[in-house]
Amino acid sequence: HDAEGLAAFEQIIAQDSRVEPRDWMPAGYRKTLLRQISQHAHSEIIGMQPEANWITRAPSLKRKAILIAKVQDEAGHGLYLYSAAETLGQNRDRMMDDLLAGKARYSSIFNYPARTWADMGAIGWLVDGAAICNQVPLCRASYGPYGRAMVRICKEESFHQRQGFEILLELSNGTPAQKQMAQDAVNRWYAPALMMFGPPDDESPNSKQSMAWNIKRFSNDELRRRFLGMMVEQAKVLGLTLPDENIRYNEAEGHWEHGPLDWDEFAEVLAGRGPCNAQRMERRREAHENGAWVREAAAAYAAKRAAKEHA
Ligand code: FAQ
Repeated sequence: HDAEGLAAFEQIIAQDSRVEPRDWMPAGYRKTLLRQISQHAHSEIIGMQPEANWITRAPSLKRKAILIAKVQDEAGHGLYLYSAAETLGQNRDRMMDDLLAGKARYSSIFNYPARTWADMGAIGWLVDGAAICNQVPLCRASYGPYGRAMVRICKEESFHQRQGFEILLELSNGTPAQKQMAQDAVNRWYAPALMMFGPPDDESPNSKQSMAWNIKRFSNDELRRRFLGMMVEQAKVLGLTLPDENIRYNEAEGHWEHGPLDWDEFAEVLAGRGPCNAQRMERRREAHENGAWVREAAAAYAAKRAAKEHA
């Protein structure tokens, strides 16, 4: 029945409609979705760490409540995404084992340190800003469970970006030292945020097929340029500068351009040798071990309830 399945699948893609878990799909489509969705889930979970690190040091009760809510949202995003990946036939424990064994990727951005309170602003503004730019088009991804998870996630990411912007705005309008702290954080997060979009188009092996399958809607460089244009305008409102003398609007092409990015650094981070890779993985393993009793208790409770239902 593969020929029939393939024809139906191709029709869904041609009509820009949705593939659902029980539909036939090519093995490569399933594999690339599992790859992207599980990496995305891992990014949300590892991505909790740079900010969780600042919860106890937030400068006020209000700031602390907001930051806790944001970090909890990230845990929730990870859970929706693991659920979406499970609909493709992958077991959640396997995905977690791959992450803990260092076999799975997660976003490069979370391997950079959050040094000051202003980093909470820069992460929200730049990292969540990049995440939104990349993820809004994914709401239209051809795989139903992924696209639907993205809709909820993007709504929450918008709040995350606003809270980061607001932290920077307040620091920028504060004392000279506060303004300097905000500028320093933006200087450190700018280039890593641009690299979140992935390698340049001519070095992106997955883009072409993912675009043909309506998973990705825009190329890595195209999204990176859109993001840059948004940040240029918002930086003016913040009264901060983006640390790149080469930013310019290319009239002929109709898009924004940035200066050269350090792709060797990106490769090092992906190879596990970024500033915080080892620390992030160590914390995740620790958290997993410390949570063993919760998993055991939940499993025992579920077994007890199932036994009662059968009785
Ligand atoms: N980091 O051929 P392509 C967040 C890998 S936002 C690490 O272009 P593709 C929210 C790529 O996997 C962050 N690896 O790949 C938040 C591939 O390797 P593979 C997460 C990267 O898939 C905010 C290889 O390079 N967002 O968590 C990166 O077509 C604040 C070749 O690349 C998503 O995951 C990178 N930056 O395009 C949470 C969005 N870039 O798998 C907490 C969904 C590329 O062949 C706090 N994902 N690689 O071994 C996507 O849109 C895509 O997967 C891309 C990469 C655009 C990331």
